[in-house]
Amino acid sequence: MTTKNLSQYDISSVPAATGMRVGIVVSEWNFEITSRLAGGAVETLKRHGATSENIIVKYVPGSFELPLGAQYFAEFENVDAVILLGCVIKGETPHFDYICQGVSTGTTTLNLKYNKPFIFGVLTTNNLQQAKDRAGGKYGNKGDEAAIAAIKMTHLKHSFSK
Ligand code: DLZ
Repeated sequence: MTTKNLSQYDISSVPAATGMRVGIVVSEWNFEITSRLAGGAVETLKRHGATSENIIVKYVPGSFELPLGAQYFAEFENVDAVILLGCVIKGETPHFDYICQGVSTGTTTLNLKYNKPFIFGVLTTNNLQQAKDRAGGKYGNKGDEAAIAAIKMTHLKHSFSK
């Protein structure tokens, strides 16, 4: 089975992010990884035309807090999309499952509650190496992928509201 490179995409299929305002919530847990995801997301948004002033980055303690951090963006900031970035690494207890369940269900709920893209940029890996491989390593950067999803979903929404 081949593993997708998260940073490879058809550039011609990505609309411009000019004028787009994006919130990024970053988990401080496994910050060595999540800071790289954030770097990838910011760079990708800028590459497609978003400005620094329109990219707002905030931090939460762990991935479990990502949905609430993202909800604050929806409530208190005028953003087109919110990107949730985290890294949950499997340990010896079922904690991993509870965190993953919480953040994934929370993100789905936000999408539907606010009718706005909330992008799931959370790595869920068996070990640190798998996370490094997907945070600017041999399989690219999930932050890049999350930024592209945010741009595409914002464009899709605007295609209906024009
Ligand atoms: C407690 C915890 C554990 C064990 N592992 C992770 C992890 O791998 N990745 C992550 O983002 N957060 C972890 N956390 C912290 C929880 O997400 C959360 O911050 C705390 O349980 C407090 O609600």
